[in-house]
Amino acid sequence: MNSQYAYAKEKYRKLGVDTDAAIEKLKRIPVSIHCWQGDDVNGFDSVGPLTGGIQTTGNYPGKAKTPEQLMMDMDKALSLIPGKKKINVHSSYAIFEDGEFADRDKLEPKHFKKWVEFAKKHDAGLDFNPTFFSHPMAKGLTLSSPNENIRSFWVEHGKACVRISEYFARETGILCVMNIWTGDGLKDIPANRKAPRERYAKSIDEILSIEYDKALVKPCVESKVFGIGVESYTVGSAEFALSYAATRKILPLMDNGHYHPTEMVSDKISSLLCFFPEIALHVTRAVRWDSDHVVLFDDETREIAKEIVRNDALERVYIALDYFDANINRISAWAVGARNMQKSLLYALLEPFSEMEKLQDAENFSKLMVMQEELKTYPFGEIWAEYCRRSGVKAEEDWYEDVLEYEREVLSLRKN
Ligand code: RNT
Ligand code: ZN
Repeated sequence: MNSQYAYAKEKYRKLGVDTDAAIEKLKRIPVSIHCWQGDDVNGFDSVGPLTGGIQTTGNYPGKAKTPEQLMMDMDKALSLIPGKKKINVHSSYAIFEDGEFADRDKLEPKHFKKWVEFAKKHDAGLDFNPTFFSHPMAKGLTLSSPNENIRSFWVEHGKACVRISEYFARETGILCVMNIWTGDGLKDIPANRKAPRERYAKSIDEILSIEYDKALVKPCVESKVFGIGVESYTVGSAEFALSYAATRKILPLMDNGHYHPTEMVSDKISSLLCFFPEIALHVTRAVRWDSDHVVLFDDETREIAKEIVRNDALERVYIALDYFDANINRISAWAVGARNMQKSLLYALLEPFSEMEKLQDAENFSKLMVMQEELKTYPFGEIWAEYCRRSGVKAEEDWYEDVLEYEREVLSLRKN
């Protein structure tokens, strides 16, 4: 055994923590890796700008422009990330062959065959997202639109996506989380806040009215506080999403970039777990008004991981990443964020939770604080290094050499 790992293992053992068991457990926790980090959320079905209240900034060279490039880049990123993965695909990443094209309302499983092949190659499941943005029919409201043509177009899109999600699950043998998010909202003060919300609820009801296997497809609805250009009103607010999910028995999805700066998703998880059998997360990093910075090994990411682990909810919480940074090497961004999610889960698995829980119940808050603080300088890095070794990926910053080599040999040759 590596001597540094042996030393660290012993330190944790004295706290009653089994590091080998933590490593084994971590290997089985799926984290869904979003395809949209690789091309700034462009997708393959349109050439227009990104809309829907989300934006990417930066123009780092080498962005993927074709399915082949995106998958190749994702291959590279996945090789740098330890642990079990799922691949998270947006419907705008449909792959059309031989000059064929299908609009969003007409998408079929065959347009995602290559993603199934990609997922199988990585021995991974697939998650899916209808894309209610970046489209000529998404200039204003979509599922909440008062224009029946527009609303029904998007309902048809949603239904197509349920069918594709089911196809993903059947093909991979792994259930598919299908997340509904729209950027629907208004820049300025609405006259009627209720009607769009009623239409949004009706539209999701219609989408989910088609027959699908509920064990294979897990629909979620993601809330948001506001978007760029839609600052005054968001149809799918937190209360809307929670109430919808609760009454329709689907999953609420919390994106930790979608709340007020002092609201913490880590604190919300346990509340939802009291009432929902399953929930879903988009792990991201909020910075002031922006929600999509690369995930760091920071307090909130660790706290989110702790809440999942402590509550024994690894089977009940679907973890997905959601960020997009066009300002740094995109593969590096993918790897940093996904490794940090893994690190946070490992950190959480190394917590002597039952001891700390006892301190809380005994109102021994002094010792609880001492424990919480002393744990922060335990030799966590050695356990992480061992986990990476056992997973066949580089533990320390030298993985970045691989990214640089790929940048030299592949990305820098792409024309922007
Ligand atoms: C946007 C939402 C949404 C998107 C992705 C691309 O604010 O977080 O999840 O980021 O669907
Ligand atoms: Zn999100």
